[in-house]
Amino acid sequence: MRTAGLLIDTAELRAHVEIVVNSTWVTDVHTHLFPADFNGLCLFGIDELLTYHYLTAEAFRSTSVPPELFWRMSKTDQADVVWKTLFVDSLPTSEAARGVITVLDAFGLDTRATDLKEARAFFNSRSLPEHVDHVLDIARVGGVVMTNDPFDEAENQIWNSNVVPDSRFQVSLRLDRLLNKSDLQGASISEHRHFLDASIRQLHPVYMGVSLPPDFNFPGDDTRDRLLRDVVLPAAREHNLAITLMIGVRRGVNPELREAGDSLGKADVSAIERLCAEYPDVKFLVTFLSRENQHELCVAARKFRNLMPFGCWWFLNNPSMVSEITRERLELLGQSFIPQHSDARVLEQLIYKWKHARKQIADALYDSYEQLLNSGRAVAPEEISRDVARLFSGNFNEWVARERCGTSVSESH
Ligand code: RAT
Ligand code: ZN
Repeated sequence: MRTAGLLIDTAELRAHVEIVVNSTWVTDVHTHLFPADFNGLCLFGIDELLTYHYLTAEAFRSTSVPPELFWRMSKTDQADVVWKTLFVDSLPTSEAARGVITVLDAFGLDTRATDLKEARAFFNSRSLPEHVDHVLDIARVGGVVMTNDPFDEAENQIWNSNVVPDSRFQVSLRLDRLLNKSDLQGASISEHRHFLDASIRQLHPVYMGVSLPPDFNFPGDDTRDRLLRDVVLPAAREHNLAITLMIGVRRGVNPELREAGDSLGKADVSAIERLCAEYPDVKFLVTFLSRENQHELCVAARKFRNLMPFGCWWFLNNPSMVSEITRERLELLGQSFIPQHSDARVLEQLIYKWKHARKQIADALYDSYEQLLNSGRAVAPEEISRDVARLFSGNFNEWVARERCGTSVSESH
């Protein structure tokens, strides 16, 4: 057996996996970030970090400030409430709270501060374009996919002002406002199709995406089914665009909490199997919000090569869940999945979300290589680099390359 150059020592193997996972640049396939010159839409700094809806939901559990009063406060006052509640009066052990600690620490700021003076002064002193570069560099994020809503006025104004977007920020066309309404909203099917085609031609998205409730079904007997069949899926075929489905969100379970008031539910994975079977030439990126759907998603992906599982979404983006889900994906799918996306809304969240995810991914990968070693196959350093490159960008690039499964764009025209 060849052993020269192979990682047969487990301490060396572990060290090598960590180096590769921590240093490989990642493409972040779903975020809510915007470039620096998207006036007002590029959120950054300590007040935005602390008023993130993952954290306000947690703060409401412990603060005496009622939601209706909280929402009337200025953003700085809201951030002060969250800091005092979750970071001063208690230890920030939740994932979202620890994330803020990871960010402060990355910039050498006091993680035990009793107020936000130092942090505010630091973030206010930054030049935004340079800060964006610095954050992407620390997080080792080579590019992010934005969430672009073609029905949003503020965004449309920016696009119509002929802005040339930072090429590290790729467009995805978010279709919630088209697909999650109960009727056609006064437009015909062909008018919807025309609007979608025009948006695709203007924005050049890398995919079209939608978040869906747990009762999403396919086929369905609702307006969404008609719009999918007659508008979105034909557009995906014609423009060779992948479709991203994020399934299992129940919006506004507690409206008093505003954007922090959404919850989740277990969905039916067989709907995705039927969709993939009926549209074998369309590529689907799929994530489910419920832990209970994760194993079934892996099995569905084994059956359909046009199905790419991605990310540990929102309430699943906790170390214990990321560890479990990444391991079951490695066991059932090898390297043919996308382990994580950040869902960052505030720029600096890239730092913690990727640092924390990389830790779980490295641990899971190491264990899989150690098991392989024990079975009789040692791995080479370049094989680890190949795996990580595939997981962190290669699988996504393959999905959004303008090619159909098995057919190149030029052949299909
Ligand atoms: O994770 C989140 O921040 C959620 O609020 C949602 O935005 C979700 O990710 C989505 O894209 O719908
Ligand atoms: Zn999102």
